[in-house]
Amino acid sequence: MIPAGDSLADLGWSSFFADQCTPEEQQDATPMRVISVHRSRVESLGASGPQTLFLRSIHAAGDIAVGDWVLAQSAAVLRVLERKSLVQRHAAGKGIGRQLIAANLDTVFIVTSCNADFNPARLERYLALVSSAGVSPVILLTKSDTSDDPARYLREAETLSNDLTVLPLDARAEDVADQLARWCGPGRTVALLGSSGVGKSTLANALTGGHLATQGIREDDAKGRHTTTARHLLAMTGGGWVIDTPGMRELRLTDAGDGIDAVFEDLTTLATQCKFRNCAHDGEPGCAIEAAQAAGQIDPERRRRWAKLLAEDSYSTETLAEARARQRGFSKKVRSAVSAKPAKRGPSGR
Ligand SMILES: Nc1nc2c(ncn2[C@@H]2O[C@H](COP(=O)(O)OP(=O)(O)OP(=O)(O)O)[C@@H](O)[C@H]2O)c(=O)[nH]1
Ligand SMILES: [Mg+2]
Repeated sequence: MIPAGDSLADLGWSSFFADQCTPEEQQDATPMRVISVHRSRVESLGASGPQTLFLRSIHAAGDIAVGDWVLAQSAAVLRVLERKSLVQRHAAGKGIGRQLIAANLDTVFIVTSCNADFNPARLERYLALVSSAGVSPVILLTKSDTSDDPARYLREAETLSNDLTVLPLDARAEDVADQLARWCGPGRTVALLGSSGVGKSTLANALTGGHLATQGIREDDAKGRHTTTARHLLAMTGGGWVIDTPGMRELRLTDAGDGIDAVFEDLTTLATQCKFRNCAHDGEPGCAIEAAQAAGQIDPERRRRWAKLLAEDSYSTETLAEARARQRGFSKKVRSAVSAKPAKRGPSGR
């Protein structure tokens, strides 16, 4: 039976999820929010508290994200409900899969520091990833207390996209939760993404009053030590939920075309003025991008980064589509092999 109560709403439950449940599911299944994902089980939280749910063979742990809403029955996941939003990346390494990072988010705090971690090209990747998931990004510039000129980082970050909110802060300060309050609160879910050592767990601790492990960074290059190793959904002191994540070593985009268009909206709009609709901005006549660059109106570095992200995204989206088509072909073969009549056997059954 699906209970109607404040606690489910506090967990982020809404009519968006309730409307997906059939009358039978409303009667027999329990909605649970996923707080961590393991190989063959997920830890979850529902109206009557925490519960371990086992995955049935139809589910792979890789298909469930922290923050997901699932329907549970007899301590097992029945199905994953459609997500309001999903942040995912091209899986690290040479594979073609995707890695689900977090689901049903309202805001992603993209965390970087006022030191050698600050990198406009990487921030644009994060921004495209988050925008393509339909989630609002906010850039948090930690370690402002350690920099002689935090305003320089703020200025540079603000130029990365239109209408971008950037907040420099000391993640260890007492008033961090107050500074972030407008994105948090009952029913809301935020996630912290960024490289190792930028202060994600320090921020999560400030928001939850918790004691997640944190660790100093390397002095020479400001790189962290990958202290956090798994994603977790945690309750915030002022209401709402925060997902702490391990530092990302590599962030490759896939299916993020919309997000790239949103981050580079100025260039995307300019490109619509090119003479040819399929202009590659590479010497074609009437190219509005090249004309704007020649007139000094656009930053050539930013244009180069835009082109690189578009090329990378279309390559990985294509390979993923090919892999899916292969998988569909394989599944069809398996289905027809299974449904084919078994060969007649002798009287012994052998
Ligand atoms: N001075 C200063 N130190 C900070 C700030 N934020 C984090 N730190 C320190 O930076 C180090 C790394 O912080 P963590 O919170 O462990 O970083 P993380 O992003 O969770 O790192 P991973 O778990 O490895 O991904 C710790 O020693 C923190 O105390 C800040 O704003 N100012
Ligand atoms: Mg951490």
